[in-house]
Amino acid sequence: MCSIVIILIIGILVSLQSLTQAENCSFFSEESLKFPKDFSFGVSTSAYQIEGAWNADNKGPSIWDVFTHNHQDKIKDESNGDIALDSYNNFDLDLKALKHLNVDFYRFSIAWTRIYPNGDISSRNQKGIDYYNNMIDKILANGIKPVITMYHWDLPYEIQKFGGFTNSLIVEQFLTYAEELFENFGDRVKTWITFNEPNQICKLGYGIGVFPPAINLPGVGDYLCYFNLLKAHGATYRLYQSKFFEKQGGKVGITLDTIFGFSKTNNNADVDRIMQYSLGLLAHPIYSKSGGFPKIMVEDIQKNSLQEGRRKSRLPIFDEFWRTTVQGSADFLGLNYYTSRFVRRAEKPCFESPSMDRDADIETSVEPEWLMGKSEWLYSVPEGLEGLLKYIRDEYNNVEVMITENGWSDDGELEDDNRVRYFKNHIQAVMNAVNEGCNVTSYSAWTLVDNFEWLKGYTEKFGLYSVDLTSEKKERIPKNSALFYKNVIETRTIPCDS
Ligand code: PNW
Repeated sequence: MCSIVIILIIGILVSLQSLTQAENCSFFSEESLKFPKDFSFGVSTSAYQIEGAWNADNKGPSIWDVFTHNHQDKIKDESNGDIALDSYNNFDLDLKALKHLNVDFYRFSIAWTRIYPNGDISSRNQKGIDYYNNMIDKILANGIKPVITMYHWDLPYEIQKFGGFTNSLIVEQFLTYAEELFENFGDRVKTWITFNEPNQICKLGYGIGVFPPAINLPGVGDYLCYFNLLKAHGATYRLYQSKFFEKQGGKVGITLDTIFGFSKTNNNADVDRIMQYSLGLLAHPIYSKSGGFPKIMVEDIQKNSLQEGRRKSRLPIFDEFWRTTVQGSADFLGLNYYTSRFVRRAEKPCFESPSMDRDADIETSVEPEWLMGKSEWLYSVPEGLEGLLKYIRDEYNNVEVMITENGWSDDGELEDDNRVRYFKNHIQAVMNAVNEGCNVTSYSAWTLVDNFEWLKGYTEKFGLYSVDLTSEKKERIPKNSALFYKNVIETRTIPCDS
């Protein structure tokens, strides 16, 4: 009798415990806890951050090669991407990590200066083409789909001599380069991203000028860059449609990065303002029904420009040809999401004039309880990702969204519990959004292996795998987050107890 009671009590205790463990999960139906069958998971990198071999096999210099060589002092640890992870010579190490993770796809970028060392077709380099051909074949042979970013910040230095993205010549030059990629790789590559993060390219490169080509023309150079970049993107999409789609049947899109804005006072106008200046200036020309830059920006910048004594707006206006070429020029929206901010309209103008920040006129703040990564701009705000996905669903006709980057920085420890938590919460936010009808079809983690983090050199680590750059073998070692992500990929669910 007594032992039956004890067994009963133990039984009750055990089931109570499993109830608490499964607390998060038990509330939902099984369906809503699993990602849809065709949802895919991947991991992302970029050429300059991992390849090294900066001048091997005829590769020409990019603006990042020249900048890191000439301005060592601008990189936190005075490093550069000359050797980086040496992925160019050691792709098999990356491939091993990709296979271990069991990803559905690998998003990587092509170095323009390997294909055209001086940016122009006259310098066409078969060795560069062979390198990526071989890489694509190896990825596919291992059951992994290649997703290619055509431009991840490493502009051929020779093109910068013409003014880079501030010269409309970039449209023709990018188009020629893109055609080369479609011709050589399009039989096997079915997902193309023209540009990675125009916000960082234009604002940091040609506005504030902290990234190469380090042009400091706030409120002028950045807008010219956005304008020409959008035209290059639109023209590339049209080229693919007219010349390649029928045979190759792939998709072409662009990757945009944005924060999501929250308002403490539920002021929708403030939220909309920041979203237009951060996402809309690229998304509206491409994904809205009407095309062109967002109305609010056209009006603000026209008004400010006239006040500054100019004859016309600093923001270029698309003519009919370019408005319609760019409008509708994407099969999906690639989204890089890292963090969010609280926003409110500035009480008095607090940014230099002219500048994009002055035009936007928004102050941002963070919450004390948001966990900060190693990067000073990076706070973990998973609810921002869910909010953003719903915003895109409602604002851009539920366009297909591929999350092309999401990630967390630290000092590089293998027991990276904060990264595990970051991924867990953000992947959960994606699942919530999918269950709320958002058309999100894939998620990609940034990044495969700790790598060259731009101005921060090798001091901020975003990798799922660690590497000792001084070791001979340069083996990629899985962190806890790699094991966590592998589990998500293999089960298509988010574990309840980690
Ligand atoms: C991305 N933000 O840039 C880039 O695509 C990667 O190359 C880079 O390594 C990674 O993020 C980490 O920095 C971003 O302020 C930089 O929200 C800043 C932001 C977003 C993306």
